[in-house]
Amino acid sequence: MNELVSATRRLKDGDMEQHERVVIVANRTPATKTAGGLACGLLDALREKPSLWFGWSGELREDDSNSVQLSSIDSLTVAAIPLAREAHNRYYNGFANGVLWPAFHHRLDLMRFSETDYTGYLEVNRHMAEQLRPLLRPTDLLWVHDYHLLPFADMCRAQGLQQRMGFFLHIPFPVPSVAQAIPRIDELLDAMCAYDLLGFQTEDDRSAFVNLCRERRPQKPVPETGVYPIGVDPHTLRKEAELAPQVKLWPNESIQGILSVDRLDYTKGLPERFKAYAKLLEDSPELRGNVQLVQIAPPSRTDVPAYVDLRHQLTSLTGEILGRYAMLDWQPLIYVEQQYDRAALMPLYRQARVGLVTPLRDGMNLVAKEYVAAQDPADPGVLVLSRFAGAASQLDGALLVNPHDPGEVAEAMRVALSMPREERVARHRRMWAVLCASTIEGWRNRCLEDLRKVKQKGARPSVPFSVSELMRRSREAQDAEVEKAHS
Ligand code: ADQ
Repeated sequence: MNELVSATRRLKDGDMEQHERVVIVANRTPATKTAGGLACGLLDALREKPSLWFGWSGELREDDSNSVQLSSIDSLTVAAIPLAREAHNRYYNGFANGVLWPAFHHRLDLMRFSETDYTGYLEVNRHMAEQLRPLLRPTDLLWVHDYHLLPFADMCRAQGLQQRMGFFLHIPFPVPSVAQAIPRIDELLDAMCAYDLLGFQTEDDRSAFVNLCRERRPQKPVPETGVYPIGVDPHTLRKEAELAPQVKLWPNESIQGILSVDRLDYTKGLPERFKAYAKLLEDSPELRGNVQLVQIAPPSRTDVPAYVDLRHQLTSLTGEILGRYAMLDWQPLIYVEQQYDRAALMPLYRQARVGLVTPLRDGMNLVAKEYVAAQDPADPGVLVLSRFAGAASQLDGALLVNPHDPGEVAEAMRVALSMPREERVARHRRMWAVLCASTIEGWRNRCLEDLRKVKQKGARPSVPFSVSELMRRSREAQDAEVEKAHS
């Protein structure tokens, strides 16, 4: 008996068959070790209830046959599949992170489209749907995550799967004028509409999607949508933050600490942030020797050229700031590429007088919420937050800034560094209340409750576009290119 069949039997055993089970589908399974909001956020929400999490194991093979590996984390069963190297490269680096990620963050200048990557993206979605199918029960509730899997429900429907399927987009949705520049957006939009419910982080994202549907497919119904800002578990985070730190970041009490924590990504606004910090030091000489920025930013997606360029840009800016302002007994900036787990980060957040979170565009930004949760309510730090992070629509006690304006960000840092305790406490109290009213548990419950309520679409007899046809077209295009090169 092969591994897949026995795995399926085990999953179907016992009276669990009768009960609804939540099935998470995401690009990564939680065992994959990378800094990322999706894995961290969902794992917290799911480990306590029987659920299945299906996704890529992180393993690349020469082919993708014979594959599901099962493991468990508390009550969560993890079903992980390897992917073929070539297909993964097209799907992940090529279309998901070479087209959708930049375009959804309004960086059309960084978008690199190729027909082969698009076909690879569809093919991996189809393959994942095929691998998941034997693991499913009829009463399962599928909850699919993020831009890697826009056509996943459509691929499932094409295989006859009838379960309820909800989707949550962790990143922003582009405004229609930008979205229309994405090649094949109409096909993708049609495919997204195979979900029973589509969830977004903010009302801006939801209405951008609905407006695009109305513009591009005026004759067809707009699917059910909802706004579900992702949250954190503030009480657990606060407890983690109260533990003794691994490192005392600013042992010299005369130095006020500013902390930034990000995945190294061009959407996070790191070069702009470093320039704003340099402006602060330039315009406020009295702060030199008394302030220090610590930036923690482990590199991610290192196969994508834009990320390599970003890293070079940052190391160069770091060198400039150190060269210009450092003194023998004071470093203005510490830049760390090392990755830390969340429990280690929390006591670090608590030490910082300022949490500096200035993405150029961000779905939510959990670092902003973690920073607030970590603070000592009697003597909290101040959050300086980009108004283009989804979190800005909730955290009204932050100093909101335009991350593109170094003067404005520098001024907010100055205000934060000298803010009286009374005002810091009042601002923090408002944001703590928001965190408690919008937890990760509440987020999961609201998403799933709404999914249970929506009218189900069920299986469709045919797919709106044919993957095999697209693959044939792509092979023809490649052959033509080879022929041209040889002629
Ligand atoms: P990300 O772009 O990965 O997530 P973010 O929301 O900031 O960004 O989530 C990061 C998570 O990873 C946090 O829990 C944080 O602690 C951790 N993390 C970030 N940088 C880290 C570092 N340097 N070292 C260790 N851990 C780090 C995507 C979207 C976001 C959205 C989330 C969740 O881009 O907009 O908020 O999903 O929906």
